Amino acid sequence: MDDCSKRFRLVINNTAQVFPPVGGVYLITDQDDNLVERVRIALRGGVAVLQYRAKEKSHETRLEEGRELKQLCKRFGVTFIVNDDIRLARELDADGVHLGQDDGGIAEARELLGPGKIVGKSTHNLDEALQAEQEGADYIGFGAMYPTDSKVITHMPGTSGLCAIRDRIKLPVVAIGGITTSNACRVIDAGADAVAVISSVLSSPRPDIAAAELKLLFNRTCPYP
Ligand code: 3NM
Repeated sequence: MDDCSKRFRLVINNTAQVFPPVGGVYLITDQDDNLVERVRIALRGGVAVLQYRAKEKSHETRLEEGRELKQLCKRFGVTFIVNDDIRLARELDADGVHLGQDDGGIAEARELLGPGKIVGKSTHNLDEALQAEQEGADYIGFGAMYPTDSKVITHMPGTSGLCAIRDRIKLPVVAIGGITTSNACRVIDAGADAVAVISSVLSSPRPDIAAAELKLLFNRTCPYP
């Protein structure tokens, strides 16, 4: 069993939260058809943050789709983050941007986006997490938790890796990679403030129910021994 219980940590929570807060269900878009409709259904279930990740689409398509998604987020009160593309984030007036390890600096993103925007950074180990914190990220992504078909995974710290960094990192930690309604409880119990998911929600026949189930896991006693 992981020995850093989320429930215990919440009692003494001194996590430095950004506003709007990054926590709960953090949905990332996929490349499949009918994206906006599937996201709309998912948001009904209870998503806190949507990250628009569209690596293979043209700038025009991203701009158009991004506008629709941002509108949806506004209606549902969901934080809207753009993956990688600072220019697109600025054009869409997104709430923030999420940067990978190779996507340029946090300071540069802040300068380009202006004040009040969220900047998140993908990390895979303690050194990267500490560096992101030092550079002024608002939250870190941390993964992968489990194997996944959604991305080629080069690092898999898993829940034990998450548990090991948790007490060294003050920022909200968004766990990612292979998270489903069946294993999210372990991830939350290991200290995740949010669970980032693609397939377990957007490939589900009922994205609303999948999102709602994940959301509920943040508010219940973990059944794992
Ligand atoms: N980043 P799914 S894993 C986009 O480990 C991404 O940094 C990861 O998709 C990382 O929820 C991942 O379908 C894919 O497993 C997450």
